[in-house]
Amino acid sequence: MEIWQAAILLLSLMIAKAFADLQNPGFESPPTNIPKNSTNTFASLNSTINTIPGWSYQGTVKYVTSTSPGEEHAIYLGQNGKINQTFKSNQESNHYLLTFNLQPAQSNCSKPTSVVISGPDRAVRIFYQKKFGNDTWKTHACYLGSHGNGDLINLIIENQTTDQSMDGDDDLGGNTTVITNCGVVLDSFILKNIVNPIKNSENNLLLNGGFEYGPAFPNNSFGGILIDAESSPTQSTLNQWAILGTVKYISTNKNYIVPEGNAAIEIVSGESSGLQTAVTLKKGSKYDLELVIADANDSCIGDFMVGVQAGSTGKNFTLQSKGIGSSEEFTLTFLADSSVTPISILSFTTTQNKDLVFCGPVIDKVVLLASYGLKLQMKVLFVGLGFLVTLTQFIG
Ligand SMILES: *[C@@H]1O[C@H](CO)[C@@H](O)[C@H](O)[C@H]1NC(C)=O
Ligand SMILES: *[C@@H]1O[C@H](CO)[C@@H](O)[C@H](O)[C@H]1NC(C)=O
Ligand SMILES: *[C@@H]1O[C@H](CO)[C@@H](O)[C@H](O)[C@H]1NC(C)=O
Ligand SMILES: *[C@@H]1O[C@H](CO)[C@@H](O)[C@H](O)[C@H]1NC(C)=O
Ligand SMILES: *[C@@H]1O[C@H](CO)[C@@H](O)[C@H](O)[C@H]1NC(C)=O
Ligand SMILES: *[C@@H]1O[C@H](CO)[C@@H](O)[C@H](O)[C@H]1NC(C)=O
Ligand SMILES: *[C@@H]1O[C@H](CO)[C@@H](O)[C@H](O)[C@H]1NC(C)=O
Ligand SMILES: *[C@@H]1O[C@H](CO)[C@@H](O)[C@H](O)[C@H]1NC(C)=O
Ligand SMILES: *[C@@H]1O[C@H](CO)[C@@H](O)[C@H](O)[C@H]1NC(C)=O
Ligand SMILES: *[C@H]1O[C@@H](CO)[C@H](O)[C@@H](O)[C@@H]1NC(C)=O
Repeated sequence: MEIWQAAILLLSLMIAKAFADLQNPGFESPPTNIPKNSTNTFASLNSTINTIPGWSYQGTVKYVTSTSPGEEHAIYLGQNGKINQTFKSNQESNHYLLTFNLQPAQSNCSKPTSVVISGPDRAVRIFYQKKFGNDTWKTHACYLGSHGNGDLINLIIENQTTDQSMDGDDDLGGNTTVITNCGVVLDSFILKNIVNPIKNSENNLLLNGGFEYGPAFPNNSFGGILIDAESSPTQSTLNQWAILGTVKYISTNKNYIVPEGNAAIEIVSGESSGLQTAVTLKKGSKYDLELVIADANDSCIGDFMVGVQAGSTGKNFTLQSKGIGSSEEFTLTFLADSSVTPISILSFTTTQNKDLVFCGPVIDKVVLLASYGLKLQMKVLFVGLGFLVTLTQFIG
């Protein structure tokens, strides 16, 4: 190995070390003392006997061995089931985002399946919602808070599924071959840290207008990442954007077409859901808000009506989607009527594909600029004035 190759290797190792990581994020290292050749797909764990590498746990927790290839292992949380792991923040002031896969332990579960994800100063409840995709696994992401260098972050994941009438099915040592309850199965936890504050891209007055700052896409996820409602742009999984309803974070490498860069947002929860932010502008000045409305090539057919609002100026734009990856650029020109100008991008249509999966318009490349129209008009005005002056000179 050449010395520069060694240096690069060392450097890349150092860079790799700079990111906080979870241990055993996909539960591929099995718990201690479980029978090696167990045919039990849901092996009950007893915390005085079995330890899960990297994790602590309480309540009813089972080690899941999947029969389908590629999914291998996962963790089941039942009655009062709870797992936790502590990681150390090793960057100054970072936003931590967590991505994970979730499914109910039973496919026909009638009660809402949910988990609570918490960090030191934040707890969010996430529901499994069948309507957002036909795959049993759903990928979700949430914001874990902003933490400084050296902070210890205890990440806790709890079953919060509402109880169903059946009791006693979860007794340890009992009949574990039949799961007749609505516990939750979890897999593939991935942490991502985002620099805070994020950098502005050239010329765009909006931060994260291309949605490139967001949660990590797991290798084994089959669709986009579902992100739930969040009223605060600074506490959002999608940095700088408040979220109304549920949106899907999509990427080119997950079979979607994305208008720009690696990621975009698909507004999936229908009418009045979407994105909001606010930006400080010069009151009375004219601006152009440009955006791309598209379809993700996910068979979402319909007339996507998207309402774009900046301050008191609003306009509805429509994209006729055949579901095969079309896109169109739109511009809203407005006069800033206050210095802090709220901006919103909302869907006004509810769309489902032929499998009844909720889908909708893709939003990307949201760019806010001082209006060129203004400069042009100014020029025209000056030319016009000049002409008038000349004219009056002639007449006079
Ligand atoms: C474990 O399973 C493998 C194949 O699945 C088998 O060959 C082996 O004999 C089993 N070992 C025990 C201890 O049952
Ligand atoms: C866990 O194992 C310990 C030691 O064998 C036993 O005393 C305890 O009852 C077990 N707990 C449960 C809930 O089965
Ligand atoms: C889990 O949380 C408890 C405190 O609630 C803590 O003592 C324990 O160290 C945590 N486990 C891990 C693996 O971080
Ligand atoms: C759910 O499906 C299982 C089989 O997969 C069945 O045994 C059970 O009765 C069903 N429960 C309900 C509430 O439909
Ligand atoms: C487990 O439950 C199934 C279905 O309820 C039953 O057929 C089976 O006999 C039970 N096994 C044991 C060991 O109790
Ligand atoms: C995803 O795949 C890439 C390349 O195959 C690999 O480097 C990376 O470690 C994988 N990530 C996870 C979380 O498994
Ligand atoms: C759109 O999706 C179809 C099938 O889902 C696929 O065959 C096609 O390659 C995709 N188009 C692009 C441009 O990725
Ligand atoms: C956009 O369409 C919605 C729903 O039809 C309507 O309520 C709203 O007033 C429209 N906005 C504008 C600016 O036309
Ligand atoms: C998806 O689910 C819907 C009902 O929710 C069903 O009609 C459709 O057949 C399913 N599609 C696939 C591919 O499983
Ligand atoms: C989550 O697990 C299911 C299955 O055992 C139970 O029915 C729920 O009561 C439980 N929920 C909580 C909050 O523990």
